[in-house]
Amino acid sequence: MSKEILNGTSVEMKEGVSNEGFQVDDEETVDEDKLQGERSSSVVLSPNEEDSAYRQIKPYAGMPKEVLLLYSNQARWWQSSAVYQIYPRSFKDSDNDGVGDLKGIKEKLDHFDYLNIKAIWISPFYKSPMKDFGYDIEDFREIDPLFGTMKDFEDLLNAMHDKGLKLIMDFIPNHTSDKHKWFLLSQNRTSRYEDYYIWANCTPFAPPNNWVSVFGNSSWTYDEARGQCYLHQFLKEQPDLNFRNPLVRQEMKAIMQFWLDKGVDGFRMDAVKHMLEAAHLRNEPQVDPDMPPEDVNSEFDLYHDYTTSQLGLHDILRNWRVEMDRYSREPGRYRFMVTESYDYEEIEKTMMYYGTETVKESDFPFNFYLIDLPQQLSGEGAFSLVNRWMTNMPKGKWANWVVGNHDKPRIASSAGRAYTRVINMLLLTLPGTPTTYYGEEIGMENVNVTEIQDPFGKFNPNASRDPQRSPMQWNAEPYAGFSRNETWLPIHPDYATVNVEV
Ligand SMILES: [Ca+2]
Ligand SMILES: [Ca+2]
Repeated sequence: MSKEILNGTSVEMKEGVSNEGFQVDDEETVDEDKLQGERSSSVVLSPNEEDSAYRQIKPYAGMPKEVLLLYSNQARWWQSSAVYQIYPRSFKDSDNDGVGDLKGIKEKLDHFDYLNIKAIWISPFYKSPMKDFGYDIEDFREIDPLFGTMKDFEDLLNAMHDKGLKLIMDFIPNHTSDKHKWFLLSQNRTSRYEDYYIWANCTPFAPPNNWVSVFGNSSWTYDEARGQCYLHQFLKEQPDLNFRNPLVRQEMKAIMQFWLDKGVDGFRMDAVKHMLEAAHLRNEPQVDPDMPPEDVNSEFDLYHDYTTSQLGLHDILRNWRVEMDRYSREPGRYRFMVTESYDYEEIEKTMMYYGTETVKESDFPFNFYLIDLPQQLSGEGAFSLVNRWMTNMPKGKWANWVVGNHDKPRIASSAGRAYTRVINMLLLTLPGTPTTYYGEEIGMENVNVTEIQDPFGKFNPNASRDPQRSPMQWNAEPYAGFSRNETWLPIHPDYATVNVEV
């Protein structure tokens, strides 16, 4: 710690967090004495002189990104721009049916010039019955008509690439919709598809074990047609794929290739820790051993020893990474992978998604720790959350920061309007890639919803995610310039003063 006098005020300076990952390799280590000597004797320095000068400073939180990039051995597009998350239902409605769509996104690409953002992640727009708003996929190779057509998608991607923008898509491997043709073929035991999902013997009244869904209640549903139960770690309309079946792994890789061939720049891998389950199907241990087993109905009632982070999971992800690397060999076309996994108390599980020094996996796993900032609103709180990531991140890896997304309350609502700017500033100045959720750049707030749309909210109204999914506020015109008609979720009443145009 050191004391510095700024404008006559005494300020305690805390030393930044350093991560050994940023230390230069031994052979590149700059001999400072030698450098000094060279300087004083006016010896002509190598072309890397500027880099070397920077290397005398150790990286610290808040260091300018362009300086920080010099510490990374591979500065790429996903390191030099923030990632902006678009929830497509709520970004811009081009045909005035009240729901956002792909053409709408294309109309608004200039917004990213203004923000100087180059990487856009768009939440799912696959063909879907929308039981979980697109996370239940009926066809992995089709666009849902609500969002447009494949042509609209290709036009959007071309327009983005013309502007130097990169498109990151959601990839949802754990499950399909129960309307997906694979599930229909599996239900009637069509030979190739029989084991595409996880089926177990049971009766309509007794599931095979005590496993519970993330959305509540048993994760097993009895299927009349097949006379067995199928597993669903999320909604019953989202049957889990059987990743122990090589045919399923082939199918998913082919889908990934389909989108990479179209020119997609990266994937956000959804809910990866749920991909595999223990084959023995034993009961999971209860958090409270005295709880009557029939009362176990929430994910927080069990330790998920057999339904998350199973052996083999990382092999699947590494295999996908190899495939994406194959596509990354095109010049200037690096394909990016980020994984989503909430492993709160087990940060070492999260860090495993970085892969090892020799075997690559995701470019980074989402860092969700700052989502807790509103509960720990203090310098110490922020410091400890930041520190947690920086001290656990493996050597040579790249950090990232998330303060909100489609599953979490907006900053202005959780932390308070007064903190919106400072939290955004923190997000944008920490070392690594920030991810920002649409509307956070103008300080949008959660909206009051009387008629719940979110399926999770229908199970537990307190957990509804509708409030943070309201339409983007573009201007002070009716429906905030998002649409010209009644919108799928109400627009926040503050839109006349909180909008992009103001
Ligand atoms: Ca629309
Ligand atoms: Ca699974």
